[in-house]
Amino acid sequence: MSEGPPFEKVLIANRGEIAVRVIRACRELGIRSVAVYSDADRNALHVRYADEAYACGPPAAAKSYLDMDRILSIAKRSGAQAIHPGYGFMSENAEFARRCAEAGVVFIGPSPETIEEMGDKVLARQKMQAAGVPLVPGTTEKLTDDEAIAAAKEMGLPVMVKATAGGGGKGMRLVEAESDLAQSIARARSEARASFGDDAIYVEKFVEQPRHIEIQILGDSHGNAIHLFERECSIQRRHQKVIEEAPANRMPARLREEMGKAAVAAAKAVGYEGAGTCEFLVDARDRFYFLEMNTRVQVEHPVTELITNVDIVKTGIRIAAGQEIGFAQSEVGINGAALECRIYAEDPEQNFRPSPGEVLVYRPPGGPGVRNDSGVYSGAEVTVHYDPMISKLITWGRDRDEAISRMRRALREFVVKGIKTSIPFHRAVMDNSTFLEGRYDTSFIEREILPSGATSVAVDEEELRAGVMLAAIAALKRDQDLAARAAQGGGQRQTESRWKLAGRMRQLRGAG
Ligand code: MV4
Repeated sequence: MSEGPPFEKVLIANRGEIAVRVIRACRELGIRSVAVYSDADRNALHVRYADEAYACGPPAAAKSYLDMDRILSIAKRSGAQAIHPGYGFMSENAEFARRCAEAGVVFIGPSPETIEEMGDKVLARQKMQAAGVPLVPGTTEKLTDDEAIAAAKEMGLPVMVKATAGGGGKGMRLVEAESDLAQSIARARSEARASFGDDAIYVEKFVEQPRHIEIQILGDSHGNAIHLFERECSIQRRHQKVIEEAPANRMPARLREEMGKAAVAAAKAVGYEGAGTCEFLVDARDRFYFLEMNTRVQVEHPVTELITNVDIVKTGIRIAAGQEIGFAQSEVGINGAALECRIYAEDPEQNFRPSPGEVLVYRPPGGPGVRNDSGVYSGAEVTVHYDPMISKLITWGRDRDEAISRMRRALREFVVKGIKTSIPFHRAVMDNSTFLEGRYDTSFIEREILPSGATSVAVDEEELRAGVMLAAIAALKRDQDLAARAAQGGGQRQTESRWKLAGRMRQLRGAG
C-alpha cells in the first residue's frame, strides 16, 4: 500500500498521552502534526512532540480545548486539513464535527449524524434493535414519569433508570423497590438536567453483576465494517476503567463470534466511519446486551492493537481521508493477550485523592512486551485542570499469564517521584487471586479491593463515602503501620499487605 500520506497536516485537539499517541501515528504516516496547548500545558509532552504548536487559551478546558472557534481558527491558520479529537473533550461532540465540515476541515471520526444518534441512548437503542443487536430488556422511548413507573413494574424490579443523554454511568439510578420508583426517577431527571440540559429518561432491566465487554469496530466510507475482537473492562472504580484486557476472560468461541457479528451489524446500521466501540454487558449466563456505542478512539485501544497488530489510530486517520480499511475480517486474528493498567496521579491510600504536582523523577519500564503510552516526563507538571491519568502501562504476552508476569515486572520497574500514583494499587491487583483466575465482574474493586468502587449503582454514593471512607482510611493506616513494623523486622514489603482488606471493608460497611 503506497497511497501516500492521507493528509499533509493534522491538528490534534487534545492533550496528554492521547495527543502524543495521535502525533506518533501522524509521524509514521508522514503527516505534519499541529498541537494546541492551554496556558497550563505550555511545557507538556504533546507540545514537544508535535511539528507545530499553538496556544489555545487559559487552563480551564472550556476556554481552551473545548473552544470550538479557537480550535477551528488555529486549524485554518496552521493549514491543517483535518482535526483528530482524541477521546474526551470534543471527540463525541456532533456540533463540533458539523462545524469542522462547514469550515472545510475533516473531522477524524464518524459523521455528525452518527455521533448524535449514538449520543442519544434511546435513539441508539432503536437503531440497534432494528439492526438485530440484542439490547438490555427495557424501553426504547423517552418516557413520562407515569410511563416509566408502569414500564418498571411490568419488567419487574430491580431496574436502572437512565438518562437518554447520559452514558458512561452518568445520570443513572438503580431502583430496587417499587416504592422508590417515583423518587429515583425524579432524581435521575434532575441529575440529567443539571449535567446534560436534557432530563429525558428510559428504563432498563437491571443486569446483576455483569461483565463489561466491548468490541472494537472499524468502518470506512466504502461500506466496509469489521471488528477487532473484544476487550474486558470490568475493573472499574466509580465508572472509571482502571484495568482492561484483551481478549476477555471466559469467552466461549460462540459468544465471541456472536458479539463480533452484532458489533459489525451495529457499525453497518449507522454507516460507521472510523474507529469505534460497541459496549456490551455480559451476564452470568453469557447472554450479552448492547449498552452503548462510543464514537471515538478509546483510552484502552492499545490492548486491542497488541493482540491484533492493527494500528487503530493510523487506520482511523486513513479512513477519514477516504481510504478503505485496507484489510479484511479474515485477516485479523487474536495473537496472545494484553493488559492495560491506567496509572493516575492519585493517592490510592487517600481514597484516590488527586495528587497534582511536579513529576520529579519519571523512569518508565521497558523490555519485552512492554508499552507505555504517557503524557509526562521527569520535570513535567501534573495540574488539577485535567484528567489525572499520567500513563497507560500495557503489556503483551503469548498468553494471559505471560502478560501478567510482564505487568508485574513492569510495575516493579516503574519509578515516579514527586507525586503519588496508583502504581501500588495495580501491584496489589496483580497478586489478587480473583483477578489471576480471571473470574471477576464489574463489582471487583468494590468486593475485593476497596469499599468505594462502583457504588453509585447499589448504594447512595455520598453516604457510603462519608461514613465508610473515614473508617477505611483509618484501617489502611493501621495496616500500614503494622506492615512498616513487619518490614523493619526484615519482614514483608509494605505494599503487599496494604490492600488485602476486603474482609474488613465489608465488616465496616455492614456495621455502618
Ligand atoms: C447497567 C448495569 C446493569 N444493568 N445497566 C455503568 C456504566 C454505563 N455505561 C452503564 N452501566 C451499567 N449499566 C443495566 N441495565 C450496570 C452498569 C454498571 C457497570 C457497567 C459497566 C462497567 C462497570 C459498571 C459498574 C456498575 C454498573
